[in-house]
Amino acid sequence: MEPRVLSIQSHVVFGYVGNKSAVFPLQTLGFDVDAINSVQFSNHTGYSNGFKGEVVNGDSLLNIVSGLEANGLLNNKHTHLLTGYIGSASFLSAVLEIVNKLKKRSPDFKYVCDPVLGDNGKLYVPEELVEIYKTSVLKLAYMVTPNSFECEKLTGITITDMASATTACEVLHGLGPKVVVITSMHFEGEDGKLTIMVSDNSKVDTARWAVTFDRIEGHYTGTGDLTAALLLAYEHTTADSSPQNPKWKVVLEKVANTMIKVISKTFENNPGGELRLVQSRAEIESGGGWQESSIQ
Ligand code: PLP
Ligand code: PXL
Repeated sequence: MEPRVLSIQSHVVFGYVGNKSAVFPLQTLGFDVDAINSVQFSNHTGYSNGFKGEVVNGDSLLNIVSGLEANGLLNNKHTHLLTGYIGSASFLSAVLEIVNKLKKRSPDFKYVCDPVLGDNGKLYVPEELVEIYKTSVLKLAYMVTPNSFECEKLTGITITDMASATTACEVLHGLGPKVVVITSMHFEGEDGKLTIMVSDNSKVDTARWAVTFDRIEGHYTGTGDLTAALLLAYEHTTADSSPQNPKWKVVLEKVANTMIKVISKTFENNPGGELRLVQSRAEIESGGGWQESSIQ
């Protein structure tokens, strides 16, 4: 079956967050993407002079979906649903309805949930969403991709090292998802490094893998959205292969290599600015120039 993603995320006119950060890479990697915009803003919310635009509410989302349904376009052709930043409980409830519909239509369908709650100790969605993710949303997700802060919010576990990260993954598995990926963890005593780890309990033995790499200076917006899109893509296209080269090692290395390439290109041209996504097309297509054991 050809991969086809329904992606419900933000649209910004200028810059690369939400769907603007996810759609191009997914298409570049051969995925058809049906994008629903959850907001339309002039730019991301971090700009010093604010932003303008509209937020789509839950009813408007269900209205769009009813148009797809009326024409038979929300069917068993969708292999994945990808969601990112969701700003309200009403929108999140509408997303839940859509996940349930898609799950009924095709049993192999996978919901990839990036539970965007905040970063660096700061929540940027209403607090009530934390509980809805914990009790209702994660139950339906195949893969969940929190950053450290989101993971701590969802599990109550403070992440300081691999042991606490592994415990947090177990707690998250208990809430539903077979695959947990904690992105951009910073461990004590590892200054300037970031670790991404995966825990997959879809088989009898839980598969765990982690990759650590040098952090590139600066703060870049949209990196989490890009990471989730790449994880969705490489989870789907990477075969379970040899013992020396297991699936999740390949997936994490391709994701990390691509992120490093995109962020380096951004750092060189436009430090702290919008991701140089289009300029990184070749790097995205090649998995960041991935070769076996390209990161130790
Ligand atoms: N990947 C690399 C290589 C980085 O240097 C960074 C830092 O900007 C990130 C990912 C994103 O990290 P975060 O999601 O914590 O902003
Ligand atoms: O990258 C997450 C994100 C999504 N959507 C909008 C944003 C941001 C981050 O700033 O502003 C509109």
